[in-house]
Amino acid sequence: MSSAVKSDPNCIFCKIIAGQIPSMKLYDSDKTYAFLDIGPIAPRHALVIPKYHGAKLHDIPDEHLAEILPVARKIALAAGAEDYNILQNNGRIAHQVVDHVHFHFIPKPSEKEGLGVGWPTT
Ligand code: DGP
Repeated sequence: MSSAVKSDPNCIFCKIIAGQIPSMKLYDSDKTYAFLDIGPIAPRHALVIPKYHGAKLHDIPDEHLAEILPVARKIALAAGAEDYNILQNNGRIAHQVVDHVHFHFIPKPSEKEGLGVGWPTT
């Protein structure tokens, strides 16, 4: 059975999905949204999110996660990234700040572009 998208009016990413807060959109479908991170730790740092609101991975129904990795792969190909991280944080100890599930796409700059900045450790 298909579950409808759930939204939280107080959630910053739900507001981005609804167009109430502007974002640099990279992908938009009925279940998935992708956009550039406002505080990139590398050029082209993007976020891929389910439109279904939930704080942690286990809060999201499978069908609302199905497109996430294919979309991250599309973005990696479009960015021309050879080396990159896909990261998803759950909970404060794991460095989650925004309580709407999101997958970071973080390209690693080539030697030509410089070393870039690593994932925060504090
Ligand atoms: P995390 O620590 O995994 O919860 O990362 C949250 C990310 O969300 C962080 O890299 C910055 C990004 N972010 C927070 N607020 C906004 C926003 O309003 N717009 C955009 N584009 N990104 C945001």
